[in-house]
Amino acid sequence: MGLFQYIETSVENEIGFITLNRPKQLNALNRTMVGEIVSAAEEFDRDTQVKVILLSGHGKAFSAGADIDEMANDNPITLELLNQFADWDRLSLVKKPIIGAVKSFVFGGGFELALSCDLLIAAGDTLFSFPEVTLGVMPGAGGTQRLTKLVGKTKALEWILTAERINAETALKYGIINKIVAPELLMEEAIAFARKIAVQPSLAVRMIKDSVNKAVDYSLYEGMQYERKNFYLLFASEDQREGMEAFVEKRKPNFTGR
Ligand code: CO8
Repeated sequence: MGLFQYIETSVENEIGFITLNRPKQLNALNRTMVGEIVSAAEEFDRDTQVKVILLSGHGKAFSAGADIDEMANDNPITLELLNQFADWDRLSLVKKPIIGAVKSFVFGGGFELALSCDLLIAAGDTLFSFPEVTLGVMPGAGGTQRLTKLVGKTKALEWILTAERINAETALKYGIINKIVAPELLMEEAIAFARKIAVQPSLAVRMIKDSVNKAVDYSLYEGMQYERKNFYLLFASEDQREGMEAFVEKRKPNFTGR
């Protein structure tokens, strides 16, 4: 794993941990940091020891958004030349499931990072918000698109236009998060959740993530065709044979991820 300035990484029990590590700035995301998060996720994606990626933040908050100091003097040309959102696009190409464990402030780019995860566990004290409008801008790393696809136009517009802070209960009600846990149990619960996926045969997990994500972009017909190909593909795996043989033989399967 590369050396990183703004994040920490580790692997334990088939979980690849990425921890945002700018706690004094509430894990405000500067560009280097976003690049590091994506590079670490890509490395874990290639690492056969890792089944699930778990993204969380050191300190009080998950992330208070993009680093406003860094962004303040940008202009359209510097933004075009930096092409920083290419990093965010790469994050969407990671094939292993990414679980976000979030707490306290999940604002702006931090909310967009959370929405880029596949599953989210939130501490009871979590507040989600898009405060960009109060800065004279708008979400730029997928916020208007991902939130709208999740909760529908009505609430997405209300929340993004008013910078409302949404609490964990509301986020759960609207399907933004999977689960609310006590703040002191956040990592423990997130690891238990990650383990439930890590024990599954990893090729099936991969194809399920891929197929479900396609449902967001494809028509039902296109999505069904896509699902079918992934379903067929899994019948080329040793794990399919092992899983079904084990069922017939009434024994526990021994999956290899092949
Ligand atoms: N950028 C830079 N520094 C920040 C940020 C931020 N987004 N958020 C907090 N900090 C810093 C503060 O300046 C402060 O630093 P210092 O101690 O040196 O003064 C430190 O973190 C602690 O913050 P506060 O003292 O303000 O802590 P409070 O508990 O009083 O308040 C809040 C917490 C409410 C979260 C407050 O810090 C806040 O409003 N922060 C800004 C939130 C915000 O507007 N986020 C959206 C940014 S725009 C954005 O995300 C656009 C995304 C588009 C592309 C994504 C690219 C990555």
